[in-house]
Amino acid sequence: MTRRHLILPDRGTLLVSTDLHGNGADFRRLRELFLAELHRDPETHWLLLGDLVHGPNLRIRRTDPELFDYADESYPIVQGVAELRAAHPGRVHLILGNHDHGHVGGPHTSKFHSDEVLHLESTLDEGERELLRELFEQALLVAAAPCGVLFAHGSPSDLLVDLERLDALALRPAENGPAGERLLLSILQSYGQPRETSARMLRQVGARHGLELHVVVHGHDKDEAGWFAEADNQLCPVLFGAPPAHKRYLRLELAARYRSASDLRDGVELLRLHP
Ligand SMILES: [Mn+2]
Repeated sequence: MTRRHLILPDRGTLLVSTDLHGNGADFRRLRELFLAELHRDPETHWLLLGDLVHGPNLRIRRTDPELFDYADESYPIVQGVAELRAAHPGRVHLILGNHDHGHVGGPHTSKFHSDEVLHLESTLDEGERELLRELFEQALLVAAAPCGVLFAHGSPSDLLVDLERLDALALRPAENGPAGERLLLSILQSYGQPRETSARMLRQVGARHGLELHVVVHGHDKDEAGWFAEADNQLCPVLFGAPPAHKRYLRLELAARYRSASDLRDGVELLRLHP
């Protein structure tokens, strides 16, 4: 059994970033921010919400350069995250995204290539493939914090009740039976939920773990404004799919209490990656 959930502490600083999709410049800027925060506050955590891998193809780099013209640095990012996790144990947490999932038993994605899993793995040698799979096999599915926020790649449906149940899930969806498969795919692939669905999920998970949860922070989606909120209980800071000047990440105080998506304020908690 691998631990698939994390309850963060109630003190320290938390940086949260969403989909990188092979963007090395975004990764290096986040790493720099993380190391600076860690130097200032040794109780800093960095939570990456998945989809580290699978960059744009040549066609879309040319047709939409403002959003997508960058080299695919999927593997250097995988290597960089693995190195950082080794150098700072317990500080860098990776949540699995659906693109990452393809490398460890999930459905293969076809956003920029007909099979992005085979495409990326065909550029790697055996040792590199092993490191990539090892990183994704250890990844989390959901994290939650006493500050009131639950984190995942997608916005989980109300099938999510007990985070400890996630530890027993197999990454190969079909090995879980229909209910487990639906739960896994809801966490990895759902876009915004109706307000009441997220509210119910947050209440039931909170009750199970003794937390007061009010907001889901997720990735998996894009918006040229660099972030968007759904109802008052879901927020998606955007890196991939936003122009560089609008890309956002989150910086939270783990000792604070966030009671709604609007408590995650643009310019205060929600910050520009490349100001
Ligand atoms: Mn995704």
